[in-house]
Amino acid sequence: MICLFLTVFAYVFKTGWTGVNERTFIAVKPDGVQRRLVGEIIRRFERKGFKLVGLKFLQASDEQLRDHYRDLREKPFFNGLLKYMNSGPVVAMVWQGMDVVKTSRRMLGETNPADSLPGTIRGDYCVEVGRNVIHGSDSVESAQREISIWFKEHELVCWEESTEHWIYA
Ligand code: IDP
Ligand code: MG
Repeated sequence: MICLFLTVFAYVFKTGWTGVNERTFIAVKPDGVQRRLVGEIIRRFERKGFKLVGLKFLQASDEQLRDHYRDLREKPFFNGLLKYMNSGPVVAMVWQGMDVVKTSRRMLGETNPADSLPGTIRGDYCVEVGRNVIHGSDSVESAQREISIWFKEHELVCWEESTEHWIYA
């Protein structure tokens, strides 16, 4: 009921999800899937205390990828990026929690794995920028846009977490 109210509120006021209901879009890229990193990546988000609200395994379409990366269309690596992202299946996810957008970016590390500290996902599991295993939204606005590209509203699950009091004061 509370989730329904928040969805309607967010939709009507176009403020999106805020506070503990903030959401981000995370994708394990084709190299992450091939390298069997799906379980490890999900484990890190679960253990951190974030809540999984959407999950799918799919081969992304060219149209979906062009839309997802539309801000990068003028970049010299754009075509290579599309080819990379289309080279195999991806795991698309929506994670929810307080400051999840900013915190996820810190968990991912920098765009270039060489600049990513050990302990971050890119710092631990990859070497080159063109094979950096994971995507994470860079702002609340991008998260909302990206979630709407990859998920329909009814595919996002509103559920009560029994551990919530142990994660939030
Ligand atoms: P981000 O994934 O850390 O947000 P963006 O600048 O949004 O980084 O770039 C999107 C993706 O494009 C990167 O994750 C990476 O896969 C790819 N990319 C970015 N810069 C380069 C580059 O210089 N060469 C090749 N691929 C790149
Ligand atoms: Mg980005």
